[in-house]
Amino acid sequence: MAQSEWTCSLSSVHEWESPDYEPSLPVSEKSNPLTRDIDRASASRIVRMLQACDAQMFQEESGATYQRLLSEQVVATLMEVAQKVEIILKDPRDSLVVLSGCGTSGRLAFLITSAFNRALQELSQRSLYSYIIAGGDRALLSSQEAPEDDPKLGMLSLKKVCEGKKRVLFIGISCGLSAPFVAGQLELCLQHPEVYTPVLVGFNPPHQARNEPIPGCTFTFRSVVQRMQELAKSHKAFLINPAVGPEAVSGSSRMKGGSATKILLEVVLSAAHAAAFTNTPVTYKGILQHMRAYEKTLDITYAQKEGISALLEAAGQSLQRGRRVCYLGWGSLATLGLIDASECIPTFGADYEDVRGFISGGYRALNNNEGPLGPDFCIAHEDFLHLVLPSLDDRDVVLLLYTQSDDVSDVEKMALRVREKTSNLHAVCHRVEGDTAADDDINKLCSSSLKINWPPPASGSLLHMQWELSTKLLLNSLSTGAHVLKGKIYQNHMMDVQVTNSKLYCRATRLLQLSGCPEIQCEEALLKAVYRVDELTVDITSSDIITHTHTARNRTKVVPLALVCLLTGCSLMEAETHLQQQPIVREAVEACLA
Ligand code: F1P
Repeated sequence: MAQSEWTCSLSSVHEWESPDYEPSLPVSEKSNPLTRDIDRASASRIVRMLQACDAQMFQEESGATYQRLLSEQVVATLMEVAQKVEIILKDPRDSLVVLSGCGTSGRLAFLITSAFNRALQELSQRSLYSYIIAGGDRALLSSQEAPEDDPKLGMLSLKKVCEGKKRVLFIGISCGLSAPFVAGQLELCLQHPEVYTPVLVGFNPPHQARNEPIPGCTFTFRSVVQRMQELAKSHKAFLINPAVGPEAVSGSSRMKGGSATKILLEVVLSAAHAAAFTNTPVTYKGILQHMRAYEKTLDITYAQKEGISALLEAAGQSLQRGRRVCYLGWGSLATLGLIDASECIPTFGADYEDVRGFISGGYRALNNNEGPLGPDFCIAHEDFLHLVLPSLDDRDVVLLLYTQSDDVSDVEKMALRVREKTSNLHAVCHRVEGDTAADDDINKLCSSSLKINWPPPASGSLLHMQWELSTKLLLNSLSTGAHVLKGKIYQNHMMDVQVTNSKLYCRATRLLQLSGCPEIQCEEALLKAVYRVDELTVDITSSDIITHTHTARNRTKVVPLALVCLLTGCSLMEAETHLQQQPIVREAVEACLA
């Protein structure tokens, strides 16, 4: 790296922590100074930028502005929550631990509860963990953002899973401390302290929690957080909210927000299991050691920078040609593939077919609450073979995701089938150093193989959690980078964001202010693009955000259209023609600005 680039990146690593940096935005929505020009970067530079952003998760606290992942107060709270779980594990009668969230946060709630229920099963214990995701199981595989705005639905779904329980530890996850669905659930916990102990996980300080009124409610997310802060003093509620720095693509909390959620909750639940089942008390040192193992996970993963860049380049090329990227996975790595693929639709305005995930064993292996979700959600390898493989050619990327513990002969069988249609086959395999997995034949079939070697672990379950985090980082880099290369990002903002809930509506209005126009004009332009009209009617302006976001569900390119209108003063129809001629959002915006 050139000296000047390095000096610059060192100063920009901490820039976001300054009180003057984008002061009106919470950390989770700020833009990251490290990625200001990610839209013009090469594949390998994108990977370096993402590595630097991820590394911010583990930076030590500097000054009093923000608590960080490794701050004393955060580790102390993790210990307390782990001890609460330990108590329940030792006497699980009429008790439950619930993890709940929207979008990525709900998907991680599913992933984590599945892993720890499996661990209980292996000890012949009953399941103790339940997950809730706004919008139900379909939200595991697609974006269902409207229910995220519904606090009553949150309350109802929590009541339903907790029916008959006398003691519930509720862990609500909202990266931005913003989702009304989760606020409603926390409110329910506060109303019934005799049953519920609330824990909140998110990545903003309390004063940055969202304070917009929630229709039909007397509370806001921030007022709920403030009441929890009061109760936290007497250890009746817990807040786990370190800052992890702004996302590489502004507001894309599926990335660091999701990774940090996984890290924090796995640290808590692992410590509780060790205390309850192997007589290893919860200690400060133990929690810190586990966190450090995740920090090492980042190093081990990004040590493969070149391999990741090559994958990103290949995926970017496929998407630029209008072709597809398929993840074929085994075990929980496949679940991470399903999750990453499904997030491309709302995050990048991608088509359903652009990036798809498949899991060996289908719904049986996924083991979700609602079971098979119907023909719109085909996820098994057999579905891939029937529905997708026949149309593939060398322009399509297929990525195999597996570990040494998976059925390597099955991986090889799939690789052979795929090779009949495309040579653009790649693999990511995790294994312990020195292991001699019999996968040489798979390597020969692949045009690139990323072998990630791990030092012999302290425990098998820790190793597996590291493999998962590593896969998440890798897939998030791959899909984000490929869409950057496709031209979907302007600077480090995702312009073509779906405007399907109130958080995204506010973000869209803010993005439009990049045009230099005042907020009120930007919101008007947004509404015109949502309703596809050049003049706003009273009907439209008197409707609420729920109606706007509901209408926006069936629209595409809402924000880019509004931006072109604002920048050029043209009509919507002219803006549409402009975008058709210049589908690369970044270039369309730049052409208008020029
Ligand atoms: C929840 C969420 C995100 C998703 C999108 C809409 O956010 O569904 O996972 O990527 O931004 O919101 P949060 O409640 O965890 O902040």
